[in-house]
Amino acid sequence: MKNPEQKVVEILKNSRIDLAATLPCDRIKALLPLISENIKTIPLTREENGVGICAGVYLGGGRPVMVIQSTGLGNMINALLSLNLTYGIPLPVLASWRGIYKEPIEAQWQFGKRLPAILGAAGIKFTTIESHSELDKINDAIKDSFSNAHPHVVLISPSVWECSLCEVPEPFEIIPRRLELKFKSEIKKPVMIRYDAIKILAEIAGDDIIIANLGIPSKELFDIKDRELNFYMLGSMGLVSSIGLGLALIQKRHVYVIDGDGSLLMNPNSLTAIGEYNPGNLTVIAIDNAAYGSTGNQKTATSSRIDLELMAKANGIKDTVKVHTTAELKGALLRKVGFIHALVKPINVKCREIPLSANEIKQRFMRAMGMNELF
Ligand SMILES: Cc1ncc(C[n+]2csc(CCOP(=O)(O)OP(=O)(O)O)c2C)c(N)n1
Repeated sequence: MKNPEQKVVEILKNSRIDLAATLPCDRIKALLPLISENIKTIPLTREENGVGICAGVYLGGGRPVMVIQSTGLGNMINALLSLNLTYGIPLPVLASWRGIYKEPIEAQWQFGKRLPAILGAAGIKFTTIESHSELDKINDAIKDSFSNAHPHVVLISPSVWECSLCEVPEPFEIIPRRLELKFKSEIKKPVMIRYDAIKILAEIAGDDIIIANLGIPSKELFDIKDRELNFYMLGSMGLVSSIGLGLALIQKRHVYVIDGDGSLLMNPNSLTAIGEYNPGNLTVIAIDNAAYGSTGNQKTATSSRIDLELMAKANGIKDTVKVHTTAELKGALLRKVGFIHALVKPINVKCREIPLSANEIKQRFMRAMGMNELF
């Protein structure tokens, strides 16, 4: 009999999964190294961020999976509904189901026992696996997810791994390192508005991809220049750069992301993930109006203290710049700098609603990328 971990990896490979986004659980500590030996793996720092990365991977032609602890589903619900269910984006999720079987940690009980009801109420498809002999259900769940373009969660009981003889890897050695950061920045009184900055981007984007943040940035981009290679975010605040990262990792076109200060502060994990890879075909334009512009210009922390460029550097993003004028922005975009901190005034241009459904935005984007959606 095969170890259950080997069986799972075999199923993932036979299902042509080409990327796994993972965050550990003690019960799958023998599975995770086996996955990363066999499938390109992105280690996550928060599960919600994985939803964005995997959406980008799918939009770019890949077949992602997430492998996590079931508690992580609590961090993913908004994204699964406002991104995957809204646009019709597949995502198989293998979740180590805690709180229901020989569970010693009390903090796991409440969420674990209610999880099927929570997923059911949220309209998220799920399958439960209680024993080794049911592992083939993973196959069906992956098929269902990709052929019906929705997330499908597989809750795997810890009882499944009890027969395993898989070895857990030895602890690794810490690599000694030093950090010397020389950073001087000056945030001047802004002279541009967000609309000016997006206009410059639209002028130079050519055949490249633009992913625009939810709310007014998407509407402004639509107003300036609608094109099939624009992906307009309608929800899942904080995930725009994560989607951009997923796209940059799976395909060759350059990806420009229009992010915002409020959104980056909601999900700084996106910078952590970008800093891990520094893909040369990704430019994040952090449009910093020091406000939640789309909800009425309430101040964010960048209005008085946080420097987004320093945050990007602190996360390991190598190529960063700060720009205050459209000429500086144009120069940085043409150089395809990895992270552009663009200082703008908190002023919105009044634009109409985008007259496209989420599904239309996705379908035409994928067509323009030269893909049939269902593969
Ligand atoms: C989880 C969540 N919380 C709050 C909101 C409401 N919301 C939508 S857009 C937005 C502001 C985004 O601010 P920022 O990223 O700075 O971009 P800006 O609108 O200023 O361009 C907020 C708070 C939301 N959509 N989702």
